[in-house]
This record gives sequence, C-alpha cells and structure tokens, in this order.
Amino acid sequence: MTLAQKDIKRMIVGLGVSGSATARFCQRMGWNFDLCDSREGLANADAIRQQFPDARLTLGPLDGELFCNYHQLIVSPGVALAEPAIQHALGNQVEVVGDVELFARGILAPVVAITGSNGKSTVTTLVRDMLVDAGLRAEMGGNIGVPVLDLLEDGAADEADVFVLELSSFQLETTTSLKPRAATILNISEDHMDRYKGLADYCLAKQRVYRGAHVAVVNRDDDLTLPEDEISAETGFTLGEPQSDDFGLQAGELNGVAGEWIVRAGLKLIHSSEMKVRGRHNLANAMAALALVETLGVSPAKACQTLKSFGGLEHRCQWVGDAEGIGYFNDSKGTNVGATLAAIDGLAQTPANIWLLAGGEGKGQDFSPLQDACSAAVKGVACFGKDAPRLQQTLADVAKTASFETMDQAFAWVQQHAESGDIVLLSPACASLDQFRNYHVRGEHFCSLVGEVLNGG
Ligand code: UMA
Ligand code: ADP
Repeated sequence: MTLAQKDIKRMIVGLGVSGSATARFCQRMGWNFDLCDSREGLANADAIRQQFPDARLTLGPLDGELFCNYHQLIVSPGVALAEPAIQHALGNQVEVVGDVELFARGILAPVVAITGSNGKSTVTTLVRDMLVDAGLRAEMGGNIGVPVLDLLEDGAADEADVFVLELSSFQLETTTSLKPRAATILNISEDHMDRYKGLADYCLAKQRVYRGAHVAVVNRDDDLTLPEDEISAETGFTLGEPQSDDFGLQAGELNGVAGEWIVRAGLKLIHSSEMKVRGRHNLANAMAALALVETLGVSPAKACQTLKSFGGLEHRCQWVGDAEGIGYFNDSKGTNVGATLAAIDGLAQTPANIWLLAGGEGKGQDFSPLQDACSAAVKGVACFGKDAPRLQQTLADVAKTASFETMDQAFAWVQQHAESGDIVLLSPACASLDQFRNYHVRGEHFCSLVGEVLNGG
C-alpha cells in the first residue's frame, strides 16, 4: 500500500543548513516530521522548537531503534550512511534519502548537475551566469551553500527554467531520482578519505550523478570521470587537442599575445587572454561550462561572452595585493591536494618564487602528490594547524619547511623570508575546520594579515 505524503512519518537527521531547509520545506508542504541532531547542546534548539512546534526534537547520539518508528529518514550530507543507527534503520526497511532526493521528486524543470573534486562552485556559477545571460531563469543551489529545498520556496519551482546544482559525493549518496538534463564529474582526486574506504568508494558516489542523465560531460584527461554505465550522449573536454566534437585547446596568439584558444570542431571560440580567470584548470572549467549550457540550447559562441566578464569566485586563487614587490594570493578554498596543485600550476614561474601556507585538517589525504610541484615552483612551505607535522614531513626534502600551530605564526615566518618578486600563497590542501568556522573565515583571516602588511603594519 502506498501512503499519502501527509501520512509518511519522516525524521530529519542533522539540523545544519540543509536539515533546517528540509524542515521548512516539510512544514510548507504540511507533512508530518520530527527532528534530531547528535549535538546534545545544539545552540539554536529553542529557536527550532519554536519554529517547528509540531515536531519532536531529539538531541544526542543517533538512535537506530528510534529511527525504526519512521517510514523515511532525511539525512544531512554530513551524516555518514555508515553510522550504525542509519544502518540499523536501513536494515529495517526505513527509506533513507537526502534533501536533493526530495527536491528531485518535486520539480519539473531540467537540472544541470555538477560534481567533481575541484571546480564545482566555479563551474556551477559559470553555468548559471551563462544561462541567465542567455535569457533563461536559472536557479543555483546545492553544495555551493543554498540548500536545494530553499530553491522551491514561494512557487519558484514553477518559475524556474532550469536548476543548476552543485552536488557533493555526500549528497549524491542519498539521491536516486534526479535524472539531470546534463551531468558532469569535472575531475577526481583524493578528498574526504576520512569518510570513504578509498578512492574507488569515493568514485562510486560521484558516478551516481550520471544516473538517468541525458548528456554526460566528461573530462577526457581523467578516466575516472567517464560514466561507468552507458549514457545516450556524451561531450568531452580536454586540455589537449580535441577529438571529434569535443572541446579542447589549441596554442596560438591573439593580437600578438601568446596563449591558447578554446576550440570546438575546428572553430576558435575564445582566447585565454580574453578570460579574466587564470590557470589551465580554469580553461577546463570554462570548457565544461560551455558543454553543459549547450545541452540547454545556449550556443558555446554566445556563452563565451560570459567567460569574458567572469572574474572568478572569492577565496579561489584570488589576488589580494602587492607589497614591496611581493604578491599575495588567497586560495583558502584549496581544501585538497588537487586544488593546491592547480593553484601552484597557475602561479608557477622559473626560478621558483612561491611561499606556500598550507595545513589544517587533512581528511586522511596522501600529501605526496605535492612533492614534484613544490620541488619545481615553491621556495618554502609554512605548515600550520592539525596536520602541519605530517605535511612538513612529506615536503621537507623538496623545499624549505617549517611547522607552526597557527596561520599567524606561519605568515610571520613567510614574511621573514619572502623578497621582492616572490609570491605568498595561502592554499592549504586541507579543510579549515580544526581552527576556523569554514574556508571563508580562514580566507578572511589571511586577507586581514595581508591587509596589515599592505597598510605598512
Ligand atoms: N550532524 C549530526 N550527526 C552527524 C553529523 C552531523 O547530527 O553524524 C549534524 C551536526 O551536528 C549539524 C548538522 O548535522 O547540526 C550539520 O549538517 P551537515 O554537516 O550535513 O551540514 P549542513 O550545514 O547541512 O551543510 C550541508 C553541506 N555540508 C556538508 O556536506 C558537510 C554544505 O556543504 C552545503 O553547502 C549545505 O549542506 C547546503 O546544501 C559544505 C561542505 O563542506 C560547504 N561540503 C563538503 C565539501 O564541499 O567538500 C562536501
Ligand atoms: P569546489 O566547489 O569543487 O570546491 P571551487 O570552484 O570552489 O571548487 O574551487 C575550489 C578550489 O579548487 C580552488 O582552490 C580552485 O582554485 C581550485 N580549482 C578550481 N577548479 C579546478 C579544477 N578544474 N581543477 C583543480 N583545481 C581547481
């Protein structure tokens, strides 16, 4: 027997940004739901009780027996499905979904779904901007920070022409019904190894983005982004020469300026010097975005206009300022090794001139892929935070290194060594949560340290 929506007993697990949005959504829908969070001292518990007076709020360790009283658990992305309480519920035929799954069941407009280890927020924003510039009503949300169910407020579901979603591996684990118009895994490198059994397990979660997709946009330079199951249509992008209908690069000048053209089927679309964002990874991001919007009828040639004005997002390899010939760059969103490699690659010069500030919560990553890049382009590494000792140990043979407790101490050390012509780069290769509320706060802190230098402090 299929239950009516209002008769389904739901438990919302985790009351952060997405759990709170889920509760608001269920309340708007007039659905029956309760709430829980494993934090005993949830700061806003009273406000939650007031806002959702009909819901029972349970705080403390997740309780598998309690969960068996419900038909459905709506689990926040930060809650691992491997949690014994969730496993207990699954074993007792309780349905386990996430907010993206509820969203997928409630919409009619097409979805562009974007995942990958790095570049998700950049590509998601680019795609949204390109679609809006083409006159479409495009709504953006997901892991980028706007919970998907907030996109459905006030009848927005009926008004949107397209939803552009950034999806994390965590969100994909609990999503089955999305069936995107276009889906991409931008790239794969180690991340969240504290949550997965290994890279293969992480890839399996990412692969879920292609389920039911009409078109897959794949990175030809990274086999792990190819769909494991067949999809009716596929467009690729590569930082090399493209095959067939794919997007790719061709070296060449524009008005005497050296660089690379983004090309497609023999057509030069845009020259790298016409784009404001720098680094080869951003050429890959641009091509992915062009391929994605094309599936919604926006021609790549037209979408290139958006690329000319897109200045990149805050905290992604962002130039902060110059003082005494030293350039300062904030890449606080570089929360894994792959992102830090892209930052070093984008700024590298010969001879090596980068002073890298890195460290924090390493999430179980292997830091050794940083060795070659640091050996070639980095003068020194100031490590800080929880995994500073492990990071320093990995890089001690390839650059001058030092290990500190705080970013302030690391910055002071770098200031003693950097000279005119050098670059100081914050690109931590780690999450910030051991010392900061999030990467944004970490980046702002770096900018304030740089600000003191710029003001002659
Ligand atoms: N909680 C439990 N039990 C647990 C774990 C968490 O009760 O075992 C509770 C916490 O006490 C807290 C709440 O769950 O009250 C937090 O939920 P959450 O960690 O799922 O975070 P949200 O605030 O709901 O934010 C989530 C995403 N967070 C994570 O995936 C960790 C946000 O991505 C996303 O922007 C937001 O939903 C909206 O969709 C952040 C992120 O760091 C930016 N993502 C990771 C990344 O980008 O690498 C995947
Ligand atoms: P995500 O949302 O996947 O974390 P962002 O666009 O926020 O991606 O960028 C996160 C970090 O990754 C930044 O340090 C950025 O410079 C870097 N980055 C962006 N695009 C790529 C890419 N295609 N490959 C590698 N690193 C990238």
